[in-house]
Formats: sequence, C-alpha cells, structure tokens
Amino acid sequence: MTQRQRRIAHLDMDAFFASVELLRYPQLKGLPVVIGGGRRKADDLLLAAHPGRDLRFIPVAAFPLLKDYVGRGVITTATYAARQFGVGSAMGMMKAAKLCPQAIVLPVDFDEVKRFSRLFKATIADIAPQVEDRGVDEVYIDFTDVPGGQREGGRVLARLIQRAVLEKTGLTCSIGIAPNKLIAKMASEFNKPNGISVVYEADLPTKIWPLHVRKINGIGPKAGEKLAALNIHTISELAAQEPAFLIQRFGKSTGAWMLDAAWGRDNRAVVTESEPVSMSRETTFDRDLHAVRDRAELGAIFTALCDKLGADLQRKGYLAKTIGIKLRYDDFRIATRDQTMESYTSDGPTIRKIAGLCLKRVPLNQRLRLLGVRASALVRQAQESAETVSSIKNESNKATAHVIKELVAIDSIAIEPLMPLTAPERHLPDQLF
Ligand code: TTP
Ligand code: MG
Ligand code: MG
Repeated sequence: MTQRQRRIAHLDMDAFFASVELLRYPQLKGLPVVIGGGRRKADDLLLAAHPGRDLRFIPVAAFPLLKDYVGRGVITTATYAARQFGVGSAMGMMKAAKLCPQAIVLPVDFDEVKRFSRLFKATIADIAPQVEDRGVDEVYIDFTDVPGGQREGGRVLARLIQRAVLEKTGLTCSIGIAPNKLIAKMASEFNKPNGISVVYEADLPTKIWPLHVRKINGIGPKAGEKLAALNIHTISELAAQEPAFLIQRFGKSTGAWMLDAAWGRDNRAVVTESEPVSMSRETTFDRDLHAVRDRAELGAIFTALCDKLGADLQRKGYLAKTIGIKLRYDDFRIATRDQTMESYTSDGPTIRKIAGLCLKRVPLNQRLRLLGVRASALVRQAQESAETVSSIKNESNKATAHVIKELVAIDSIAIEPLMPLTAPERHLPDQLF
C-alpha cells in the first residue's frame, strides 16, 4: 500500500463581508459594492423608505453610493467587481470614491457575519473533522485521512466542500491544497474567487518561488522591507540565501524559519481546538483628538473601550493578565505599550486603570487618530480559579499563552467607525500592540 501523503487545505471565503450582504440584497450581484464605515443615515433612510418590503426588491438606484460618502471610514472589503477598479480592504473610503464613485456602500452586519462564519465552519466540520479555525472567514482542514482527500491531490474533496458550503450558506469560497499549511495558505489565493488550487511539493519552483516574500504568511511589512533592503524580493531569492546570513540579520529562530518557509518546509499540525491569545477593541476618531485639548472626549472614549473590552472578556469567559494600549498619531505613526498585572481581570474599571498607566508612558503632545485597548495573557475563567487554588507554580499561565490563534478582525473592529486591520496584523495579532 502506498503511504498517504499529507494533504492540508486552506479555505478562505470570497469577499466575505460583502458576500454576506449580497445574500440579503441579491439585486446587487455583479455590481461594485464596498463594505465599510459604520451604519449611516443613508442606510437607515434606505430601510425606512422601503418598510415591510422584501429587501430583495429595493431598487439598485436607491442604494447609497461611494461618491456621496463623507467621513473617515475605511473599506473592510469589496466585491470582485469593485476590486477591478483598484478598490480594496484597508483603503480609505473617500480615496476609494475617486477610483470607483459608482460603487454601492454598505455597513457590515457583524451578527450576520458571525452567523455565516459559524455556519460555513460547521458545514466543513461535518465533512472533514480536522478543522482549525483561523479567523472569521478561513480555516485549515486536514485532508490526509478524509475520503476523497487524496484523490486528484485533494481536488475531489475540495469540490465537495465548496458545494456543501454553497448549498448551506449561498456563499462561495476558495481552497488551496498543499503538503502543509504554509503553502496551502498561499494556494487558496491562486484561483480566487470560487477556485481550487492544488500544489504538490514538486511545484515549489514554479508556483511558489516566483511569488513575493510578503506572500509568506508571517512575513509582514517590516520584515518585507528589511528583505527588500537586502535585495531579496521573491521567495526564490529568499530560498537562495545562506542560513547564517538570514540568522545574522533576523535572529536565530526567525532567520531559520524564513529559510524553511522559502523551501516550503512546515510541519505544523492542524489544531482543532484553539484559544484566543488576545482580545482588543479600537476606534478611529471622526476627527483627530488632542490629549490635552480634547481630554474629556478622549477620556470618555477610552473608558468606553475599556468597558467594552471587559464585557467582551466576560461574555467569552476569559480573564487577562496583560493590558495594552495602541495609539495612532495624526501622522499615522503607531505607539503601543502594555503592562502585566499581578492577577487576572475582566473588570472594565481595572482595565481602564492599567490602560491609563500605559497611556502615561507614551508621548501625548501630538493629535491622535486612533485609540485601542488590548487584553492578552488570557486564561479561561474556570482555569484561573483552579490556578489560584494550586498556585504554587506559574507554569499554567504559560501553558495557555502558548495557544496562539488569531482573534478575528471582528474583535478589533467592532467599534464604529471601523478601522480594519491590515492583513499582516491580522495574521500576527501579537504585533498589533
Ligand atoms: P479576507 O479573507 O482577507 O478578504 P475577503 O474575504 O473580503 O476577500 P477574499 O476573497 O480576497 O478573501 O478577509 C475576510 C473578511 O475580514 C473581509 O470580508 C472583511 C474583514 N477584513 C477587515 O475587516 N479588515 C481587513 O483589513 C481585511 C483584509 C479584512
Ligand atoms: Mg476571504
Ligand atoms: Mg480571509
């Protein structure tokens, strides 16, 4: 009998937030639509003007357009029709309006997004039990031992999953299948939307090496820049480096990891159960605020963020030991500070107090654009009590801290107006603060 090959799939929903809206408004299918900003008057007017009418029958001409948008909202996603105009995630809406004024603008409906997120994941888990949750719209799936998982390199099972997800949710997704997570993640982008891409180990030189190093999940903007400065742009250029060269510049573990990644080496398992490593709340202000002149307003926003973060922790049953803040200045520079407490908390006022101490450690002589608060070093509530009882060692904190899972963008963008996280931030949430 031939040995089964490791086949790992990465599945990512297509234009997720926008596709969820199109289920409600199918008349917008094929049109440029962007999702971004908070709920606006225009959205309320739209619904108010069509009371009791099936949303499907609201005429296309009645929807708010990007060209009429005024504000500082940022696009969280755009339909593929809108992307043709160069519009996409993390772009300011007013800038996007210049590229595609005729695009329809809708706010995100987090409850719907979460509902569909759960639904598509449950659909997959019914077919292939080894599913690792990687955020709001993506998962890794271990195909290795699932029926159909080896046929045509995994394509047969991928087709089946795509069909099931479409039937259950009405949404399309794209799937990459490869010998490991690292390559599967890249492959899921190859045939977007609604595509399947199969990559074998032997395809490395043709399919992976020509890509830019930033396509490696984990090489963010900073590492990307540093590599560019070393004249390393493609993955093949990275693969050609001497280990010592990379280790000298990026440190022992990152340097070695980079080289492994460039050679497509990755044996991380698909982890079915994982815990969030952090939770955060952040908001971009309608106008830049000054720490002294707008003290009252800023203080109120800060307190509200901390309270909401505390409520998030309580709702999800977590306690945090480290509290951090993130500021974005009017020139877009980011400052972050954090502080670890003696004990765990999910209490808003306590979070506010610690976050306040962090705030004292950053320069505040410049206007602020964004403020965020983050809780990390999380433990489950029940676990913390167990720890207190047997509080001889501190080992267990570490035990939970090791479980790294990105908390989906939702946790950071649930406050209006939206400030979507950029892709690398979402992939490496630890760098957020
Ligand atoms: P993505 O999977 O990165 O993007 P997408 O699903 O919209 O489009 P694609 O077909 O290319 O996969 O992100 C999933 C959702 O996460 C996206 O619909 C909206 C949200 N998001 C943000 O809120 N901010 C961001 O910066 C990005 C990239 C996504
Ligand atoms: Mg997606
Ligand atoms: Mg995604």
